[in-house]
Amino acid sequence: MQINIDHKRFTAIVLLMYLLLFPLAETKASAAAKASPADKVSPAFMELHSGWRFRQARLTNWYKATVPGVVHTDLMDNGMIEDPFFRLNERGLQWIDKEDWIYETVFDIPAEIFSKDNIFIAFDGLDTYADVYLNDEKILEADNMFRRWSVDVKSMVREKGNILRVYFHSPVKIDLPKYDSLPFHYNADNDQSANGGLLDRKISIFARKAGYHYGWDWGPRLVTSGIWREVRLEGWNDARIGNVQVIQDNVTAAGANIKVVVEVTADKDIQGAAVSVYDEGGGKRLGNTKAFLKRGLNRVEVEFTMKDPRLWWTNGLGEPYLYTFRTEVSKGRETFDTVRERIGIRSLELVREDDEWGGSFRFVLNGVPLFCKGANYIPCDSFLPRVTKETYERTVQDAVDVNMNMLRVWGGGTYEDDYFYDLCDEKGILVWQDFMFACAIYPAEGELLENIRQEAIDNVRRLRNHPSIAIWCGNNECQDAWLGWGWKRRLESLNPEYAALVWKQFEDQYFRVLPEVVAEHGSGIEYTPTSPFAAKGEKSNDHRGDAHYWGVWHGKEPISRYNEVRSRFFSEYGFQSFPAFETVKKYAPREEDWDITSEVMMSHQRGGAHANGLIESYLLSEYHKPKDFRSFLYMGQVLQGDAIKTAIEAHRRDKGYCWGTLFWQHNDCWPVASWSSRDWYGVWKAQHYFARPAYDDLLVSPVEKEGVLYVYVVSDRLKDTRATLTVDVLPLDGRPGASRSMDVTVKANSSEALFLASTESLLEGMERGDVVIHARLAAGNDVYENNYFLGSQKEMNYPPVGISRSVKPVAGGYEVTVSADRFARGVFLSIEGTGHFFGDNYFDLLPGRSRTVTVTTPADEKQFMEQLRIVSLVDAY
Ligand code: BMA
Repeated sequence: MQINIDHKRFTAIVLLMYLLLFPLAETKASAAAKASPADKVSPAFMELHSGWRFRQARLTNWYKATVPGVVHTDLMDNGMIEDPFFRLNERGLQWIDKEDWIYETVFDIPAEIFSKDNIFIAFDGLDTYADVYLNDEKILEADNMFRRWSVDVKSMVREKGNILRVYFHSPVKIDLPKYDSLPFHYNADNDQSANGGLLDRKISIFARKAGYHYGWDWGPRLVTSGIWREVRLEGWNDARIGNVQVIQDNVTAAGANIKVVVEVTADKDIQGAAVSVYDEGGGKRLGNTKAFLKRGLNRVEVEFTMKDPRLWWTNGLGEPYLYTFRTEVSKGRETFDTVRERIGIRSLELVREDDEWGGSFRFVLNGVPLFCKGANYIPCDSFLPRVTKETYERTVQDAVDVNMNMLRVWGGGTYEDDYFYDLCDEKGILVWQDFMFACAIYPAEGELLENIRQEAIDNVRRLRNHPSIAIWCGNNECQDAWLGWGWKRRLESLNPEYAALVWKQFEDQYFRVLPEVVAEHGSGIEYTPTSPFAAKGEKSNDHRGDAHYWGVWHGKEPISRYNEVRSRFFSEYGFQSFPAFETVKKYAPREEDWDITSEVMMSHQRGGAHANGLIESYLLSEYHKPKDFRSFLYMGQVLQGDAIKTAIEAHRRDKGYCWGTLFWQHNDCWPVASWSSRDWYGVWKAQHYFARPAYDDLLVSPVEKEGVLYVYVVSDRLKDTRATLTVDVLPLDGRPGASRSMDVTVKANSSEALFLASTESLLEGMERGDVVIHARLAAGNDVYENNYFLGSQKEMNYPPVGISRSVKPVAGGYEVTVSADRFARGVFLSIEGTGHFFGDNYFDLLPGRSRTVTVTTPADEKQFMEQLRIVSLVDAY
């Protein structure tokens, strides 16, 4: 009794102090879904995002916090730390992950929710080791940032002044003892433990937390804690829909068999209920099942056939049509719950069959073999909760705008926000979804393995209705790493039993638990154990399954090797560059920083001196020595763009053998030198501009092999195309060249050399270094062009060239028209800052031809004219 009174009094004092410091949490309640006015909709939600404060657990001062958020951004917002992305600031922030943090809010519950028979608190994401207390009672111990948690709190809540507190344990403090207790250590090559003051103790493998938080070869080490996704109060009566699963079968243009499995939780037995599914756009009921709901969890199936469904297609092939399915649980005129989901009707198959070459890896969409074109995707920020909708929109749109149809959500990041998949659904981008394991081996047994199973179930169930989800993949590179990077050998030599144990854990994780989850919950989505993968216990190869080709770049092979190396599906390959000078100036603003070996530039180059050395040596052997820092950045981008263009074209020319190409990587999580195509500010690098024609639905692609010039035409169109193919040999100095034209029929979904001639006959005595091969395919109003060089860039005799310009103001910016009387390679337009978009850039300008570039920018005309800088490759050395 005594204790109780004290406790109450204490709580009252805390509350009073709290209210003085922080305003009461806003009560933002909403009905679950809008139904017709006659309906009584039971569930009501309230976001618990207001009134939060936080403190370092061993100190006493409280500060204002943002939820969803993480501790680093809260410290920043309170002016307690500097921007971690600026210069060397990251180094001084390594203490943060060694501390425990407490987050707390106080909230009232509106009558609408308080009156419900069932009240839950739901956390969509807690990063990572978090003890949750409600009104001083522990309600949850969370240990996986990728899982969702829901706790019944009906008996604990009061109408006013509930205190919700989350205690985040330092992931370092939790996981170091695990490391220290093991007789051997697991590999996790990218974990920058030494930067974090942990010497070589790589502990990231113990935490179910985004791998890249611990550093990567393109990312800083910023190990976050926080309530990183939505937290809600949910109240309901009678019955509630927990999940809707839409399973499609026999999908063709003529019809589709649909089974909707609805999970309904009831708090009592309910006779005479009905579960109905409506096509909201078409305004009709698709199916309906009468059900007797028992108290507890019920699974109700609603089956129906859709006649002549509008199919979902990928970007480039057709409309990614989405239906809105509304699922309702009701009894008579009373609706207990309603859920809306957008559904794409499509069949997607992954054909992995033995063939004359080995084993295929080919997606077939709605009966059509699909050549996958895209990139690997990493998280958009080191601090996930601050990724805005706008950033997601731009990131996915930038894939669409360069004709991609697939992104691979890579395993060292996170299962993305729902909004990301919504956008991919809308825009026809397929998602190759890794489970969150990358370049490491995990102690997957006991509690951790069970934790992994639950994480997989949560995410497979969350994402399975998205038409964009194409495949679940066990991990990134873990099997190749185990077999080929010396990891297995190292453990075997230490003690063969350790190696056997690790392989057992590996098998349990990727060959038993994860495929079981996908088979049980995945609605028929394919699973592959790892990427790259040919067979269990074997290294990946070029004739079966998918491959990661890093011979160019990590293996230092010449860029031309891209033309020779084959794979059934390239799920990775890449080439580094620095961001453009205007981006570099944001994180390295001082002149002393402007050297690729400066302390600041090295800190924003996580491939280290090795990566810088690679860029330098490729430039020296295939390009030129750039004359200064700024030219180095620019020339390095042209180099990267050329390399990836070469690879994409080679992979597409090999269509039939190869059925996919995903370069590494689409984006950055901070400003850095990396393999990315677009920098952290969303500025397109040369590579992204080069990817646009290389990924177009028709590709005209010249290539020389043994003295013969072939011009391939690759088509992703589903119908034959009649076109005119022109092959010009143009002298760089602007003199007229020779031109050959022919009418061609480009076969649907094919790759074929439609022109060939000996290079000598085409040159007619001219030097290789003096000409450019310009190929052009005109198909109706669509024109596809490409330039090809008969030597390395170093061997090309680019003449000095003056580029003339005219600028016209247009809505949102300017149109810049450029022209030259000689050939200009890689014409690069820039103005100061990063908030602009150049519709085209780094392009080749043919003699006597002009090009108009639309620039979207807030710059006024005077600024624009003063700042506009136009260079081409010949200016850089
Ligand atoms: C690939 C990826 C990443 C890495 C990249 C560049 O293999 O899977 O782990 O960042 O290479 O080295």
